[in-house]
Amino acid sequence: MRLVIMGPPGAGKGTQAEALARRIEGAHISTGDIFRDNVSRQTELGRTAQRYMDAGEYVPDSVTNAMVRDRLAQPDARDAFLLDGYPRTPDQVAELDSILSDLGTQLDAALALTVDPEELIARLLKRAETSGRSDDTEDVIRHRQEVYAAETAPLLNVYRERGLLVEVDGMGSVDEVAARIDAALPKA
Ligand code: B4P
Repeated sequence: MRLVIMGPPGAGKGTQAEALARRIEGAHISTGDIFRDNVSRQTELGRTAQRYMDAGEYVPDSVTNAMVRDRLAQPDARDAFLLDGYPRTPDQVAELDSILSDLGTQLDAALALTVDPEELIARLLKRAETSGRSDDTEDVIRHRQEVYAAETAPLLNVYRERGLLVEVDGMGSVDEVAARIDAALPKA
């Protein structure tokens, strides 16, 4: 199974992706996690990413695309993967198409979590109490929602037109959402 998981900040992508990747026995590839790991190790990539993440902006496509191309070429992603937080821009959609074509494979589904706007903000403000994430301040959280609406939400149509979009209600408990995802995904 080769999947992407999409949805606005706070929709539960990272939360669901970790467990879902285990269920599909695939690599969990979170661009946000890879950036945060590089920030904490203060690599060159991390120093670049930090400027954008702190402001709630997307890291430039050239940086993100190269990172995902390298990651998808790793052996653990060969048979199954779950891309979490990628693609987020039209250029990333095109690059993912190109990477998968070069690898001779394709996506099975694009999973999109839908959550009410007030609930998104509430979840991220709750996380802010403990996460220490520099992008979990109220101003940056609101800006991230705007960036998502302008740049990423329109991409759902691309996958809808390809017949790959699987929309799942992300409201409710983590377990309830996980059960809905399992019921909605195409069977391997
Ligand atoms: P991400 O790490 O992807 O952060 P996110 O959008 O906030 O989602 P996340 O997965 O962390 O949160 P989730 O909704 O699971 O990106 C961070 C930044 O990295 C971006 O702003 C950007 O700068 C950069 N970046 C990443 N990918 C990029 C790309 N492709 N291109 C360019 N830049 C990129 O969970 C949020 C909270 O809700 C958690 O506290 C969780 O516990 C809680 N929660 C989840 N499910 C819940 C439920 N059912 N009920 C109650 N709470 C729930």
